[in-house]
Amino acid sequence: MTDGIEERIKRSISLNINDPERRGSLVRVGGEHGLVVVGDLHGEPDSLRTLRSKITGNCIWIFLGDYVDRGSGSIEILSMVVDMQLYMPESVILLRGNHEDWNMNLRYGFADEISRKGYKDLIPVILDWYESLPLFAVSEDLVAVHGGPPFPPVGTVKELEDITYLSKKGQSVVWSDPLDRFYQPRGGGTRAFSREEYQRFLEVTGCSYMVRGHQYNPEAGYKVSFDNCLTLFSARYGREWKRSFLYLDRRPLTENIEDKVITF
Ligand SMILES: [Mn+2]
Repeated sequence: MTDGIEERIKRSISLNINDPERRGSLVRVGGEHGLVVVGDLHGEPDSLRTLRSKITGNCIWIFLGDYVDRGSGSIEILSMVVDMQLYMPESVILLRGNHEDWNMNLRYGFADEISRKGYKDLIPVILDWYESLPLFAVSEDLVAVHGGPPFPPVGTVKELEDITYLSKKGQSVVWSDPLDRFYQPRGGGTRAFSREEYQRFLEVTGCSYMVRGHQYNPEAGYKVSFDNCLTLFSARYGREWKRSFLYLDRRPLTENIEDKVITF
């Protein structure tokens, strides 16, 4: 499963950096096929395997980041998403989450897993891979991001493209949560984004809704804030929680977004 992983991660880095539809931190992807959006996977290969078994045929895949940490199979998840990208280079977008960060890996399990499984030589290439991941994906009417809109807010797409991961704006993109009834302050660069900030971000991107991950929702497996801001979470922390992903068979979206969420 992880044979030749260093070489495969390097090929993924090259695909990430050289994507012709990429401008800085933002990548555009077509909407002509079905679209699958996958939330946080957090080192749970069984979650990705189960999810994949539910999808047949050609699709565009957008992953919202947080591949590693928490679960015990982060290397395997990394290997699986990289393989999907190498197999379908124009159809798989891998975004960066707040766990694609070595300081997080030292605290939340991936660094230990790397040592325990004998992959210490891989650390530099994994860190390069993190750096190669975009922060935003736009597909027709949909914008995808790990956490939320940048703060302070931006007024143009060019400003979005120029956002770097470690900047204040970049950290808010991977850490922020919607200001809804579930909101609780947590660490890192986390802050609440309001309905107004959400709508302003949509206007800048030219999109009509946003899909994000970053928050688990053990009751329903997903949530909808501000009418159509969808939060997905595709891992279950090893418990019996519901997991979710989004599957859009047709574009643009004309139905209620909640009707397109699949839980498993
Ligand atoms: Mn996260």
